[in-house]
Amino acid sequence: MKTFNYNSLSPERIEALIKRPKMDFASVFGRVQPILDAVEERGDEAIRTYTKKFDGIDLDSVTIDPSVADVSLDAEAKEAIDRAMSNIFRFHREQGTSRIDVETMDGVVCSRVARPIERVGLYIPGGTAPLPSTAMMLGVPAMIAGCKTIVIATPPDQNGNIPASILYVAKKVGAQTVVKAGGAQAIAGMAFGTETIPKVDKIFGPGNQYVTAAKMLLQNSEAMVAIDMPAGPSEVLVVADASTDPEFIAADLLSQAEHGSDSQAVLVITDDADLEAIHNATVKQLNALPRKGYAADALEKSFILTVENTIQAMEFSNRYAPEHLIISTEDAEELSEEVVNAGSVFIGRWTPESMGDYASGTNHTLPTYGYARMYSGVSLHSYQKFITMQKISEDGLRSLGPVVETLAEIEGLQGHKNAVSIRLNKLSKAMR
Ligand code: HSO
Ligand code: ZN
Repeated sequence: MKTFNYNSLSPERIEALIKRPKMDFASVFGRVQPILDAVEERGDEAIRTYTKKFDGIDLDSVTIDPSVADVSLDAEAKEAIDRAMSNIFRFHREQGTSRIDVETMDGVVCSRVARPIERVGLYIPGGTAPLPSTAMMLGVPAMIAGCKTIVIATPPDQNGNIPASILYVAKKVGAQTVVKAGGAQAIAGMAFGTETIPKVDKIFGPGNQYVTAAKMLLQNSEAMVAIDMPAGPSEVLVVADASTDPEFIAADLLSQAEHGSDSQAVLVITDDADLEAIHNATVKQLNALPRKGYAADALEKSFILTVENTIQAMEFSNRYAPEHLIISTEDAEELSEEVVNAGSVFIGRWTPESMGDYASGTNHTLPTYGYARMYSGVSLHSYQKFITMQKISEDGLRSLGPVVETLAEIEGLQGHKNAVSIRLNKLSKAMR
């Protein structure tokens, strides 16, 4: 990995390290739009055609109903999924903000209530590895929020089947439909609806550049669909000091790097650390990984930054705004107070990112590409709308009505003023 020293870099060089490799969407949009149009016009038939063309699979039916599907999964896998889902359930259930009722003035009551987004579509990437963990992360909060329609889309295997682990999760979260397709065609199917796919109101989940481009195009289209967040390749930033075990550092960088060639793994470490030991541990572990091709490619594009102290490390981390931040230093707990920009934080030497990726309870669908500066990861709120309500009594109208009359007058909106004045007049007549 390329190594830089923070104090000897020019501001421009630091800026360049913070920027992620450029994503070129212009050409991808051009290829994705015709797919979206075809699915809008021809529905299931278009999804079948693209699945044949891109994945080489002849689909008998585009969807299945998971509630009646046969799931053969061994007991150990089931237990692991059950445990993880129960932790995810517990952590997300607590995110439910109860109803707020505030009497802002006597007789003026304002409330806020949460209601589920009724129909949600969850995209589970397939490609190089099926990700049942993503089905848990997206499905559990949908179930807690009370979304009525849950559609899951994921690419089928070579025989046109959905992985049993994903079906098992789909059943547990009460999904009605599993779409046996991936890519832009699956996203379009959920956004527009087809003969067999229910139309959804919001689409969640990570994916390759075609999936991301489809989500971006559809949210600005007449499909009337929202998306969870903008997405780029997955990332980790590890903050470490001389006390951190080089083998832990290597393992954490590699667990991110194996996701794909475009993954980013960044190490920010105090300059008294043993970089050679880290390098050796990384090479050794890398060579033993089944996905070492991806991991090696990703590491090639990643970097190490040496810093004077851990405060300086956090300064860089906040500027970088990583999707995952692992703080593996002696003062990890204290340092976590300094976090301003990050998707999710892993504190201390015994907390690898993998724990949160699968089972501790936090969500792994997180903002990448620096979007952690202004976006949050997926949470229960992502599946809800917050609706405000108000109820004003006669006394409330009497005391606040004149204020509204004055403000409407200032804006020159006589109709607004009238809606208050007519009522105030009625009230004063009734008094006489
Ligand atoms: N690290 C990925 C999530 C994942 N890891 C799924 C393993 N499986 C993005 O947060
Ligand atoms: Zn991961």
